Amino acid sequence: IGWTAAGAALAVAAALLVVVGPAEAGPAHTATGHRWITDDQGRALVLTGLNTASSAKSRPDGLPWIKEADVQRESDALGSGFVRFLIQWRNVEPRPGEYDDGYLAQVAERVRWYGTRGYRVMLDLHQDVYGPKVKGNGAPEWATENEGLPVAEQGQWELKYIEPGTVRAFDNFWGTRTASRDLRAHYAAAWAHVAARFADDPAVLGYDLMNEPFGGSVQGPAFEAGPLAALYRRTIAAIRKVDHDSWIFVEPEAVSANWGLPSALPYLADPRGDGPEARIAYAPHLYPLPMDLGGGYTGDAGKWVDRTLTSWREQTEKTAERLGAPVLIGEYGLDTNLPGALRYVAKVRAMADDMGAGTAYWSNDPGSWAPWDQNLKPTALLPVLDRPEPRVIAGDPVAYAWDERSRTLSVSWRPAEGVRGDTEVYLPARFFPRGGVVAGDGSAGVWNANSRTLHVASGSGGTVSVRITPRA
Ligand code: IDC
Repeated sequence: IGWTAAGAALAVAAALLVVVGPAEAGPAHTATGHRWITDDQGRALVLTGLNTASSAKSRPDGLPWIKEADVQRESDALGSGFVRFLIQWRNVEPRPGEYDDGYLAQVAERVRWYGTRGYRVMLDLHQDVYGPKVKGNGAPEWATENEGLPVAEQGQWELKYIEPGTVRAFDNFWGTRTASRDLRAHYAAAWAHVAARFADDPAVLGYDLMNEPFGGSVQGPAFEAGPLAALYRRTIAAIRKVDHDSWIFVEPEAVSANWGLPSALPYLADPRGDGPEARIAYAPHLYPLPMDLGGGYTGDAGKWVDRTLTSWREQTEKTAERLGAPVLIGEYGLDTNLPGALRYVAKVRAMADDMGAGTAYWSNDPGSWAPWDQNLKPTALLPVLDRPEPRVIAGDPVAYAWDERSRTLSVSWRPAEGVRGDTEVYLPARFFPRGGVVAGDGSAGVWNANSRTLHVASGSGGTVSVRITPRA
């Protein structure tokens, strides 16, 4: 049972929802049985942020374009509490078995830029089209065994995935050719090295094991339940030896989960234990095919996008339930000049809220996809992404909703055993210029004017329901 359905039942039974908003209000939700990504105080996280950054793929140093001032600007403009941070295997392990700790130190410095501003960071070991030797990014040359097969440039970058050299490099990586050596051992060990470096970094929430896995000549269930699951199990085991607590995010095969088709990813046990102890999260991407092909959110393309959203949600929830995992949409996004683009982004955000899932928009690279242009000037996307919401909920979330008309953010939760600390809500300047006041079963605590986050303290019994409105 999805958390929305359970929530509706509970809401009716307990008459909990104080705000029943108009059609454009945020959805209301309930948490019975729903799994959340949690922080080290056991609080549920509502993760919202951007991917940083595509530019890391092509720069020799494997680092994103940002300076610390850009992180400050993002924090001021968006107050994001979350970032999906791209790293590159070629930089982590430039020679077989040799790790570049100088690179990881530079990553750690950037993680600190985010961490000091209240962000939680997910490290994403990114690849597209395997690696630079086959005209992609991610894997080091020494780990790219394309056996001399070619890769032709393609206008549509995804088409390079089915070039002979790319397919061969993947087949050798996955070990699905008899002659291939064990590159997966390197991959798992590289992750263990990264995890050992960041295990005690409080800003690092977890690790996204592989961006958009592609099976080479082995596709679909044979790939996901076969070599992909095997690599995940091996990597999870390697990470857990050095990092007991961080979240581990797994992605499905991108073709075709990105388009709303089923994933066959099997259950992946966490050495921490099954059930509530486990910290495996599911981080699929969402790119409806008409948009991959350059269509917008209008006309026939728009209809197909809507159908995709429906099936994508259904398939994602099915897979997440099988994995016993909370959901984070690790990437979604489009060229915001396309017709209907902003409506699409708002729709995905509403769907994610309704699913109790986090989101990382693709991406923060200045340009027509981002909330800022080439001159770092905010675009019309910015206010679509920048909305009042709870960031951290000190218990089992029951409901949250933003009602723009009455300028009310309502949040309710059930205090749960072992959960420490306050609920924290993000209050953007354009609705809450002087912060917020709290009504209901809680009281306003610390207001951080920099991150625009208000702490909400509450008692420990029953269900807590609070309403936050702008301070006069
Ligand atoms: C895209 C970048 C683009 C780059 C391409 C190939 O926006 O500039 O040429 O990668 O590296 C994904 C990928 C993500 C893509 C993104 C948008 O995970 O790396 O970035 N996308 O195309 N999957 C579906 C879409």
